[in-house]
Amino acid sequence: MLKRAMVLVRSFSVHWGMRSVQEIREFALRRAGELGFVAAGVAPVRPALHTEALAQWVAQGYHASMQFMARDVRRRCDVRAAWPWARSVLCLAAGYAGRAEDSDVAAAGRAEESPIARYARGRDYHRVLKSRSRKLADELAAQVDGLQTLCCVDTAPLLERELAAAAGLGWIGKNACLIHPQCGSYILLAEIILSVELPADAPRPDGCGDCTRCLEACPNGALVAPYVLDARRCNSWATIENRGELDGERFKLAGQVFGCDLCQRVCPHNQKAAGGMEELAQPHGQVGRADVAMMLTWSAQEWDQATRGSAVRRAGYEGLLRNAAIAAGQCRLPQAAAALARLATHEDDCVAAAARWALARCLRR
Ligand code: B12
Ligand code: SF4
Ligand code: SF4
Repeated sequence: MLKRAMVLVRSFSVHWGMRSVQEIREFALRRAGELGFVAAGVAPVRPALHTEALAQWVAQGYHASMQFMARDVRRRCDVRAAWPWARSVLCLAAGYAGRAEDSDVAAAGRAEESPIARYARGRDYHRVLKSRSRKLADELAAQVDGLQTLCCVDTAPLLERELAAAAGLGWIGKNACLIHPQCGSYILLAEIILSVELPADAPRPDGCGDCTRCLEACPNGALVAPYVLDARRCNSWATIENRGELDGERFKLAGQVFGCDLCQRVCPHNQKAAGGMEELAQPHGQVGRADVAMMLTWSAQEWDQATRGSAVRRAGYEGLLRNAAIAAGQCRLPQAAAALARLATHEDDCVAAAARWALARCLRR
């Protein structure tokens, strides 16, 4: 009798509705590829390996102004703390590298490279990845009786890189980014939390070896140790999340006005990266094609029009003007002088201060 009961329990735990967990897994991975994700894998639900690293990161103040990172640290490190029904996580990665020739332009640091970080040149990835992962979650729910799912992109309290590494999508590089062995780190992450325990993937081995190029390439020393980023020194934080003044002496933007790709550009695993999900890899709207001098001339309405459907909106109108002014000053762009002179009396103090600083540099011989 006991033996029979055990057999029943075992077969219940591997079959959901009419499908075995192996079949569900295969279906999910196949459909993820068909929906345009470059990599997919399953992570087990367990407390994070880097819980202590995150607690230390917050204790050091490395989260800068991002209070959401300091809140509920333990919860962020345990999927089940937030979603007790979770049994496994389907991790997804979408490429965004863009045209192959862009890599060469970036490597040479030429001025025609867009000043927007690559991940934000296409359509807003939150929307693109959410809609594709929802489609996949709906298809799974239609196949599996009683399945609960939750789609997450960026904003949920999860350690997305650690989950992706646990799901075998790649390894965490010394620049803190998740690196796929073929696609490099120009990939964005999404997850579908599942109430079914699917067989998990094996993690991949480290691919950094004794390379330290990213640590040396950061112009502000924000990578304070391998795998550890101090956001207070990072251009990405300064141009996207920072709502105060932007100090042009402290943050070396290298011509970028939204986000920063410097520690990824130098990575040997990104040198051949190209293509990706169409909507992410193609420039979206005017902001994906504009240069610094043009951005400085935008009115609030023009900014609104140029950034519709783009992740660049996160910086806000004044934030983008402030960043563009600092970038123009650091690059000493003579063609930006007239716009900077107008912005020097802008009603927003941060924009005005940035424009005055930049104008002085542009006019200095
Ligand atoms: C806060 C945040 C930021 C902050 C802080 C970045 C940071 N490194 O923490 C700022 C604004 C600076 C930022 C910048 C960028 N971000 Co961001 N960001 C996030 C967010 C919301 C949370 C990250 C986090 O948990 N940070 C806390 C630190 C402690 O964790 P971590 O960086 O993941 O580091 C892990 C490892 O370093 C590991 N670790 C610690 N010690 C050790 C030791 C060893 C040996 C190993 C192996 C690992 C290890 O522990 C940590 C936790 O697992 C995630 C989305 C999410 N919910 O996860 C996106 C996310 C990480 N960002 C993303 C992107 C694209 C970027 C930028 C590339 C954008 C840009 N071009 O400007 C840069 C990259 C900067 C960089 N080199 O990390 C992607 C990364 C994709 C990828 N391939 O890795 C994510 C996953 C968003 C997404 N859904 O795709 N980001
Ligand atoms: S994103 Fe830029 S500023 Fe931030 S760590 Fe990388 S190179 Fe440094
Ligand atoms: S530049 Fe080198 S050390 Fe840094 S992430 Fe790439 S391979 Fe790793």
